[in-house]
Amino acid sequence: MNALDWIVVAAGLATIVWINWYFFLAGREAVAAVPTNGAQQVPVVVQGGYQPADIRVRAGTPVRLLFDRRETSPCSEEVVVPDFGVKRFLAAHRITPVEFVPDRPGTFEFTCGMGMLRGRITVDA
Ligand SMILES: [Cu+2]
Repeated sequence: MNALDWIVVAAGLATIVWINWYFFLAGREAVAAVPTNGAQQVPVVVQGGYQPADIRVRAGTPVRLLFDRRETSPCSEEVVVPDFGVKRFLAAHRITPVEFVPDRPGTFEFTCGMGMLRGRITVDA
């Protein structure tokens, strides 16, 4: 291989590393719920994904996720939290509160109806 080949390979590897970092690591800091009106509240923007996608709450008190769906893509029209029996329709360009009580500690997923968009709720004891 000549020098140009090596540069192309290096650029390709750098791109792969960057893509993985961007999609899997960046912005993955867990967001803690804020107590509001008797529930642990977290606003979640729904737009090609969930932001934040990593949420931290405490077990035993109600959680209120305020899903702010800023798109009409059919992908995100439903949100499910299977472990807590949640399955809700999210109207486009509306904020839909979704409440449930995390009765046990652990890490639980929330996804769109197809399981394509994903988020994570960490429930502390
Ligand atoms: Cu989907």
